[in-house]
Amino acid sequence: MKKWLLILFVILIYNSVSAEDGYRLWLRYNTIDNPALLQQYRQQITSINCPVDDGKLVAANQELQTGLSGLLGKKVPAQPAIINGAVLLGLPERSPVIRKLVADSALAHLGDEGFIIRTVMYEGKNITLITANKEAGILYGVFHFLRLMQTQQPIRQLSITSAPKIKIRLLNHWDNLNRTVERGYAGSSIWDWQRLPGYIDQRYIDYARANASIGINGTVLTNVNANAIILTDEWLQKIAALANAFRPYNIKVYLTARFSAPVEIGKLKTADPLNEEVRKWWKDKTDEIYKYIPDFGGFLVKANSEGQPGPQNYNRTHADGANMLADAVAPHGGIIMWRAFVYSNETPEDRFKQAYNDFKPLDGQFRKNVLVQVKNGPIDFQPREPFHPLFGAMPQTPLMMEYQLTQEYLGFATHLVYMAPLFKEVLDADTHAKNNSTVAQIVDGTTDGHTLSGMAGVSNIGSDINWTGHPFGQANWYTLGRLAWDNTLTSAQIANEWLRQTFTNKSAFVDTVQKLMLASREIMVNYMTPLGLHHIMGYGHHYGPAPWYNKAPRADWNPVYFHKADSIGIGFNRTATGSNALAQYQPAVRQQFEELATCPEAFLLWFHHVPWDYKMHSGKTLWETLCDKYYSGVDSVRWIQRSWNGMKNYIDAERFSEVKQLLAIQEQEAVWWRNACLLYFQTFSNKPIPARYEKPDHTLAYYEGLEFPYAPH
Ligand code: BDP
Repeated sequence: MKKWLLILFVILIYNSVSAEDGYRLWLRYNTIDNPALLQQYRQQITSINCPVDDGKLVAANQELQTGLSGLLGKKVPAQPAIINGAVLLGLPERSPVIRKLVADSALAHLGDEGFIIRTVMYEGKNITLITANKEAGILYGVFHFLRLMQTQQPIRQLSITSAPKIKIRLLNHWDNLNRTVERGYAGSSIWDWQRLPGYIDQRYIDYARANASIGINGTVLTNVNANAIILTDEWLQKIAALANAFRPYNIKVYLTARFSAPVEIGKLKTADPLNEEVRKWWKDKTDEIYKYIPDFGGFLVKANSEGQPGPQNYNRTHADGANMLADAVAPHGGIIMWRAFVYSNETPEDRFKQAYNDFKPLDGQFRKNVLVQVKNGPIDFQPREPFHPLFGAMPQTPLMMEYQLTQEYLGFATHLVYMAPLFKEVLDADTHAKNNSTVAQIVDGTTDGHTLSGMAGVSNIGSDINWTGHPFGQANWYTLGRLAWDNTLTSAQIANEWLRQTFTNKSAFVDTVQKLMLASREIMVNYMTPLGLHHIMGYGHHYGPAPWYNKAPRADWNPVYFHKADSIGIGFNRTATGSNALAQYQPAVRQQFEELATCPEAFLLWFHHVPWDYKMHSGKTLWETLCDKYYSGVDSVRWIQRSWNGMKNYIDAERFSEVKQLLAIQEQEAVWWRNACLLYFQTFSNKPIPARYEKPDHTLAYYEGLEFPYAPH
């Protein structure tokens, strides 16, 4: 009995050291709060054995020490000899012991980043072996092992083999050189450019640890709306310092390349990608970058989109532009990620169709080291979009998935929305290309046999103490990494393991909060953009609803362009009688969306202009259904609030209160969305909001009059 009390005491002391400000993310390593399990773990693990420590395994070794000491509530010593309970880390090629313990066939499928974790007997000693073909794999194996313990899984008889499904697993920072972050809601940029390269903030190391723990292996440091200055000597030194800090964690750095850089900083007269001088400029520039950063990853490029310069300025194609850069980085093993998020100022074509129109004809023209990076949907990171029609349409080109973690259109860092269901909905979508390939299979390269594959998330990270502003924003960062590693994980699995590590393993908490996380995205769709509405937010800053807005300098920045409400109905006709965007999908997808009867309600107004009186599957009219959705969205936010209020005793007061306050704002903003949208659409439908519902407490004129000149952009 006394021993148990002592253990409890140790747990209390150990765990009370750090404030729960969210800084530690999912790597808290608090001492296991289940005394029986703690004892089991302590028996199972007595020491760390890392036979050849030639520097490259330092990060893995250190993390294991920190993690185990925290979880077990006592220091776990490094031991030169293999004793009972050792955790043995190492590469077979450098350790005869490990060589003996694993067969070549087991290592064959691991690639450079996969790992094996196995419980084995060695000379009568029970040990846990973590091994891989390369050091990176060991790092990922260590984090996996720590995750098992943090989520309180059995570790007595492990036999795990894991390798990433996707090769390039990235964060895209939209960070500017003055430390503002485009669409950033979590403070300023974490890159303290002013004090780099001399000062390496501990935050960079913790950032790298967090990324490595979920398998992210690269980071694009700068905004896609790029600044050429980043490519100058002074700045490359800063980039090199960051690259050095990240390297032990298997994280490569990438930069965004401004297409007009040869003119802006190179003093050339042109940036024409077929001009020899321009090509040489990029080659020399790239060689210079690799002198600073020998393992530089490559460039991400936004060209000829929203005012950014690009090859089309010189009547060249996206392939011409991408290939020029690809040739420059190829000798160094670099890659180019060329974005498909393009739509032109001049083209009156439905914005939905423009990326496909530009890129589909270029399939087969890109160099081997180019990925075309495609947003998950055809417009722009809305709460719900159909999958982008380019997926499945460019078999000869590796298409990289771009998700947005920062919540530009999903309530900034104020609303609780767990995005795994959004990401999975797209990954699981059947493109009907090649034997019914899902988007996941296109992206991970299995459909078309690409070895190069990628997934990126536009970062939601900033200088806020908890990194992401909203404590639950961390879950979206976490999800990106986990899904890029293994796209078969379910939203529930990811939520479950994130909650256990980030908050507590107590099942009353995990069960309740997992449920509300899983529901949160659909709830947001309901109070913001139900039934396939999209892009009806405030102009410029994108804060709050503004379906009435029609003063933007270009038509396809206006909400009215997207919802097309009139006295007859609402929605964008993208069938053959409308913009015919549906023709960009495979016939089976097109057919399903084209028929009103088979088009899923969730996508209805994406593809159809539907009369207000149209009878939905439920028998109710479209107008009534729209009202139901908006009202149920708000009701569900209140359900989330109530559920959260019941969690008070399970977690720390700090984060409990933060989330509670944010939920209160979310509720107010959900009401704002509901009222503003329904009052506005009502001016077209001329139908009442059903009497059973609470009345909007303001007039439409009031909502239309709201202005937010200081909302973050
Ligand atoms: C939109 C953002 C804009 C970005 C653009 C992009 O509003 O700030 O520059 O996407 O992805 O979502 O390039």
